Amino acid sequence: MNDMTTISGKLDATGLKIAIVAARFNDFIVNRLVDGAVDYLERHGLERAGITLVRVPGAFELPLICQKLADGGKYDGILALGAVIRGATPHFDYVCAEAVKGLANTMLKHNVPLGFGLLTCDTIEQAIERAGSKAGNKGVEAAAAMLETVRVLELI
Ligand code: INI
Repeated sequence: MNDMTTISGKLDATGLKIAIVAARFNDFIVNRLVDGAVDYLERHGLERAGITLVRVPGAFELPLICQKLADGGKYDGILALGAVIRGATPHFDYVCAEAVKGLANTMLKHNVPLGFGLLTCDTIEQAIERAGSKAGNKGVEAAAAMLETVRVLELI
């Protein structure tokens, strides 16, 4: 292990420019993800002025807006936050599939770390559990993953 080079990102958000793109759909859940992410980033050194919050209608619109933000080259990292909750029709599957595919493509196409904070839940209870209660806050986890990736990207 002595000769091994290890690269790992510091969880220091000082001086970064971060865009948070948040869906309005299921906003009572998504707002908790936003609050958790902002709180995490601030506690890791980011000033509020370094954060731009963009609202979009739903999860389906997340990829386009994230892509446009990535294209502009102004942000060190982008955080996509939303909550898709299964209903009685296959709508859920289509929205989730396109959102996930679009976000992953955006990250790879633009080399911009993109935190994936999109809940895909079968029930409202599962979403509540993941938005700041029993199962933590996935907005916080996505912010942490994005921050680490931003810093790793700078080092390689
Ligand atoms: N958008 C969500 O973010 N979450 C959902 O649960 C959801 N459901 O269930 O329909 C949802 N649909 C809207 C979709 O993302 C688009 O905004 C809409 O289809 C208009 O393009």
